[in-house]
Amino acid sequence: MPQCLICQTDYEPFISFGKMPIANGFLTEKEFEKEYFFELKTGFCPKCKMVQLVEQPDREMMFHENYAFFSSTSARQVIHFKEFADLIAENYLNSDDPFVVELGSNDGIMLQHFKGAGLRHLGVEPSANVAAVAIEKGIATISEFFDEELAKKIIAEHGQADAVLAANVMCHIPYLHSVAAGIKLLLKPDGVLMFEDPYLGDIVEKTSYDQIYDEHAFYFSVASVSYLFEEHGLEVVDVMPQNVHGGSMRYVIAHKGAKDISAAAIAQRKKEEELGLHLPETFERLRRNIETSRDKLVEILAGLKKEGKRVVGYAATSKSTTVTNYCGIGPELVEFISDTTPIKQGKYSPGAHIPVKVYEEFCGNYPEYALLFGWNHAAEIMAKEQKFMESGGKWIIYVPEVKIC
Ligand code: DWN
Ligand code: SAH
Repeated sequence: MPQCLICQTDYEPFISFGKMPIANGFLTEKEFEKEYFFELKTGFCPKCKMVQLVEQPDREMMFHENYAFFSSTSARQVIHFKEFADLIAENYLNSDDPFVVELGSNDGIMLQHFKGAGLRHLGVEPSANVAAVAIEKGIATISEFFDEELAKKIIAEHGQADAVLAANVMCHIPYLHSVAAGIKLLLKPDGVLMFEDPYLGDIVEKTSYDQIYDEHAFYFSVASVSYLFEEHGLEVVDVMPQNVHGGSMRYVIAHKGAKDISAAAIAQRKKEEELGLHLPETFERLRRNIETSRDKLVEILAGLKKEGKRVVGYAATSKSTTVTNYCGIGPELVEFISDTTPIKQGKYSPGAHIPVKVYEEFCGNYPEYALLFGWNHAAEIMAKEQKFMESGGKWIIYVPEVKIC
């Protein structure tokens, strides 16, 4: 049996998605032969309540100088991170010459605002190509993986931080004890860590199983996050649900006893018990819901193929790698995937090998159906695709339920 990465308890995986490639491993035809696969399996730890991957590929296989995800590709996310930065600047940077550190700062989508305000900042971004975009914008960035050792180096060079930020990064790091130990050292006595990640409650309620892929080692709840940080003399003092990436949770963490615990943090723990996020049967139910979702989606796509309809994928997301490989959706069902990221274009999707094409291929010759792999950006995408809908085009979505709309 696998052992929990947080509390070392043995646990049973509740689902296997079968063999999976690297979710952001877009590749050329020549590379098909040597494509890497591992078994994507997820489990729930009955002791510390952490939902986690059983096996994760080495970090260098996922985060490197050709990382395919650039944060600023979504206009909605650009606004979201401006609001996040404003919240920090207004509430948490009251010392003389404050210092902000962001983990997984990517192309500088959030730090650009601290840089713009002339505040001391540092981005930690191991994927060198996305870090280079931030550096180009004048944002102080080091291309390294954050852990306790790096925290010590940052303190030696810059001193402690008023705020440590991370969005969609903590859940990527299997060695979270080292990260938490590093944050304990890095934070000033009244400093805060604020981070957000896709929320387990939303994944369970919406059956958004495509959040499960190699990069996401953990699926957090307030209960599991609290367990982890309490082991390091830190505690969750506030939580703020976020309407991004299909439902995320922002956690505010401080040194134990340094700040009052908010009513929202207490209420969310209670809500999690009502949702059953502490019970193994919840994840058995999730597995059944995932299987039903897969079967319905495959049935729709097979039916449309029979009718000779054109179906194109919209947005070659990391999440789509789980959907296409788990459901067995290849180029015979989805003609191509339209995506705005140059590094993905002209390549094939991982495992399923669906061609990824420039956006112009989509809007130059609308298909009858678009399979919305970027469902988490549905509001943004649908608002700009009025013409597709006016042409009679329909969306196929699968979160929170499988339907054509
Ligand atoms: O956690 C993670 C999140 C923050 O970002 C990472 N592990 C990787 C990544 O996940 P993702 O790839 O599922 O992210 P998105 O934001 O759901 O999808 C981004 C992709 O969608 C990009 O390739 C660009 C594409 N896209 C598009 O083609 N047209 C996105 C939008 C909004 C569009 O209009
Ligand atoms: N914060 C951005 C990017 C999220 S993608 C956003 O929300 O859009 C996840 C990022 O985490 C990648 O850019 C990856 O390179 C980075 N990452 C992975 N492991 C890390 C680690 N140990 N320390 C810091 N960043 C890490």
